[in-house]
Amino acid sequence: MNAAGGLVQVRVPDLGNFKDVAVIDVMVKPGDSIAVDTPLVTLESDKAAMDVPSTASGVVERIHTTKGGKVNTGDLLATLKADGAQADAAPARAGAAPQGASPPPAAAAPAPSAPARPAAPPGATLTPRSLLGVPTSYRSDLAPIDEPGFSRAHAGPSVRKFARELGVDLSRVTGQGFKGRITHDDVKAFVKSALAGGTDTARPALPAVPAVDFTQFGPTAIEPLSRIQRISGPRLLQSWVSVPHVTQFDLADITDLEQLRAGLKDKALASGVKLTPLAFIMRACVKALQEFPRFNASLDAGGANLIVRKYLHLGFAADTPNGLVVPVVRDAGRKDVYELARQLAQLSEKARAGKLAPTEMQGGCFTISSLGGIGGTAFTPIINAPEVAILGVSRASLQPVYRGGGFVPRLMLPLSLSYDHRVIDGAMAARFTTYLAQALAEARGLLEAVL
Ligand code: CAO
Repeated sequence: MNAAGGLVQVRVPDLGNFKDVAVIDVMVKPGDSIAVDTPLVTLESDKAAMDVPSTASGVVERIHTTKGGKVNTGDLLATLKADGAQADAAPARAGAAPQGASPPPAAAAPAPSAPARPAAPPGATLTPRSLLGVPTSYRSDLAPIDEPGFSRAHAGPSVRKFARELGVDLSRVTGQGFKGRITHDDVKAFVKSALAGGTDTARPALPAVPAVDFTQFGPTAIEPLSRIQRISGPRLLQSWVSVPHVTQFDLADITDLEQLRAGLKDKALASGVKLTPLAFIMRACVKALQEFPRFNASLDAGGANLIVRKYLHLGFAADTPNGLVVPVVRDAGRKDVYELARQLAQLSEKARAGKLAPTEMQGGCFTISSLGGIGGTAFTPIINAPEVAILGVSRASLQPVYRGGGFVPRLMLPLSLSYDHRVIDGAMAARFTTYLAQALAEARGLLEAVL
């Protein structure tokens, strides 16, 4: 029992077998007046997320955890300056202990009088089973939940709970909310699509990779994925499993291009433009996309029609300290090589500083992923669906090329074009890369003014 104005400690309720559970959100701060059941923090294990509500009302004196921290059963979460009556209204709720009292035992059960909260009642044990076994009439039509993918999905606790109730695997839901966050409406749309026999949900379930306790083999450390990785991971998986990828490889002779660029780059730099090979590759891609408009298309939702775009925005993968992002150069078809280089530098800089606006990463038609500045000879890029193709670029190297009866050293640029085989056939892909290689070989054509 707590006297009005006394201090009350609110502790982490019984988390069952879960240890070191991540605090993914802290919803209150010192000075806030809160009521019984006001959510204090959101916890997320690899199986579920839950809000931890306050077990007393009053003014928050201190928060004893931080976003990104880890907690265990009985850990101190908050100290409140109780306002008598309401604090007294929930004296026996698990998780609350008067100041100086020892933490509640791990097996503490909720008081019978405590009303059960739909998300996770204070004191209720958070077990995987309590959140998993929710049968619904159509659940058997949905693929089993990919647990690691589900836990990585960018969604709040109530959306997670909603998805669990409906048997929806969040790793397969595309979030339309702010920064790709999955909303209730996204889950509903997914279920509607499943009920309508939508192709995405009707495909057979994939066997999940078994969970392994690595500590049995040696010491380990847990490193959370970055926010960008948590958002992009499910999208990459979605593209990888739902788009039939084929990768076409080719080599472009960029000996002349590099000579040309060497002669231009100092002058360009003096006017503030860093003329890298990627700007020329972008210009060559624009020409190839104009020649082969099918590469600038997407399948419609039913998969029976192609939506061919009449605009051309080019995405490029940028490696940043927080992970991979894809800024988009708008109207790339109307920009010459210098303007493309300028945009490339500006967007890369913003990407690395984490300052890209959401609109600067939207609307891409085709993506280029250049690892040329790093190394490698070839790779198989994953299509940035719903786009239908992506160009991977590796490091150019001097190679002996047989010409006019002898070997000559030529600078060869490896190209790796992954394409959606439902939309593009192999012959067209080979024509595309041949055209691209030719455009890069005839570098002067890439310098022409764009009207
Ligand atoms: N072959 C040889 N050298 C190359 C090259 C290539 N294909 N491409 C670039 N280079 C050189 C450049 O000329 C530059 O050298 P100088 O400074 O001497 O001129 C150097 O490599 C570095 O170039 P850069 O990386 O700064 O510039 P860029 O325009 O080529 O690329 C960007 C910009 C944002 C694409 C790049 O920095 C980047 O982030 N790349 C990684 C993309 C990625 O992670 N893709 C994988 C996605 S899937 O996980």
